[in-house]
Amino acid sequence: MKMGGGRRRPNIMITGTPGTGKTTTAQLVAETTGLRHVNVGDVVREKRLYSERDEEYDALILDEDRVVDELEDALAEGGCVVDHHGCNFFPEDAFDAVVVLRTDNTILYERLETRGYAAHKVQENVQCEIMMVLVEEAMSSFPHERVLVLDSNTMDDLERNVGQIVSFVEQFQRSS
Ligand code: DAT
Repeated sequence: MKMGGGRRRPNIMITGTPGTGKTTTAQLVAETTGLRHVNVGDVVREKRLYSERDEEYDALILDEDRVVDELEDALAEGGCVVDHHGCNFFPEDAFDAVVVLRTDNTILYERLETRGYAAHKVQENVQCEIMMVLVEEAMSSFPHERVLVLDSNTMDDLERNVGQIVSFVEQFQRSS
């Protein structure tokens, strides 16, 4: 995929364990900036970009190559806020900033229970958060200076995170 320089509007990746607030954050950033919110899970379901269904976890195993192909044009154009619980299958130059949201275990536990996840799925996701899986993934897939790790526990955090990402977008657009 040809990427990198020349984008007038930035692409932002918002990643983190399920329940950390990716969709909520991405939606608010998109509303404020006019950037396009791309929820990878929704695209995968709409376009059937999965290879199989994981029955145990009631989840679709997405076909990473097809997802990247599907989003190639939008990402090349710029101006996308991409929201997904994984980022290592995207090209390194696809994103100008990679935001990893973090949530305290007890808060995350409650959010996932409220969402109606099965107990083993709640536990697996809380474990994923404790092990910092998404932080490690972002750090090993993108230059560290592009990765921003932000707490997402409270509504104040949410507001501050959105403000910080919106500022980044505005600054990017001013300087491009
Ligand atoms: P994700 O897209 O990462 O799965 P979400 O955006 O659906 O997460 O958020 C999960 C729930 O938590 C949802 O009810 C909104 C709420 N939430 C998200 N971020 C929050 C924050 N910083 N403070 C309080 N609640 C938050």
